[in-house]
Amino acid sequence: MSTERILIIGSGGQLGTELCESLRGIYGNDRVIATDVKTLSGSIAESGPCEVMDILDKVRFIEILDKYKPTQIYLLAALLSATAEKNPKFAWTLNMDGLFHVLDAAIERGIAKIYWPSSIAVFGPNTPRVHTPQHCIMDPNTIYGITKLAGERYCEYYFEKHGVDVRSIRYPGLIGYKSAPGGGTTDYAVDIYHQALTQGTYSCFLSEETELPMLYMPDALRATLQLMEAPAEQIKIRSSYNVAGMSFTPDEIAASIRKEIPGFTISYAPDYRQKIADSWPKSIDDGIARAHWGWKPEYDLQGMTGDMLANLREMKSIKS
Ligand code: AKB
Repeated sequence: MSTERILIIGSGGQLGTELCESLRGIYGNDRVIATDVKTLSGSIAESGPCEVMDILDKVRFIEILDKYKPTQIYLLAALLSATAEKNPKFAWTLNMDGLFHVLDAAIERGIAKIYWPSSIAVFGPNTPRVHTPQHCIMDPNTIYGITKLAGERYCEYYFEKHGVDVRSIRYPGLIGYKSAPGGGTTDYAVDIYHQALTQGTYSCFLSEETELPMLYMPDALRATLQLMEAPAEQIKIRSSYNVAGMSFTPDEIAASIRKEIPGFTISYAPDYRQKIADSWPKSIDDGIARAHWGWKPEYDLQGMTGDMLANLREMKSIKS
């Protein structure tokens, strides 16, 4: 029986919802404590311990640490790219102070493992955009990317100076049917499936040729758990690992939907998020993650589209 106690900070978000379910499946419901700044509801609240906690409130954070004595923390609370551009000062505070609170707690309390997500947003307009390597010019020009790059540097520093076992992935856009994304530039690739099923048409906030790296949620969960379960000596990068699944444009995802829903149409109305997308890589070289801890994606675009639509149809009780 597992002796791990896992604290998830930001369990109500797109990744937090699904990671909580997976971790409870592996470690047991009572061993995974879901926390969020908002009261959690639904299956996450019914299946195991839940607490309301703002990671910026250090007193409350210490209270939760004293109560549950976690051996691992997943810190998922953050403002994503589009929301962060609208509220840059708060984005810096939440994304950085939240991380400091967790890294400091790891030292003070000897917490065995920390997971902190980074993003392809750490790259910028001077980065090579095709098969972006693990190590290259970064120069992010969004506030979200700046916080993620600063966070990566801090993670590596805390590992080198204090021995904190912190692990991280630079997520591309994440696509899943169980939970909604919140405030990202890649969110269109989730919304498009919902709109395709309910409206048969979608107005996209990125232009048709905007190619971005993406990852289907089952692959993202597998990557995260695989990284966290790998022996510490295999984790040779303590900033964050490049991880890739697939790359596509809005035009290509629309074509993949049309294979399942022939009448589906798409139109384009690029907004402020276009500039963010244009500063990011088109595709990612994840050879180092593959070599160090055996990462390999399972889904391509058409495989994901088939699975997304089948699951959304079932959830929305729509006949094919
Ligand atoms: C966003 O679009 O902000 C996120 C990300 C790529 O980190 N999905």
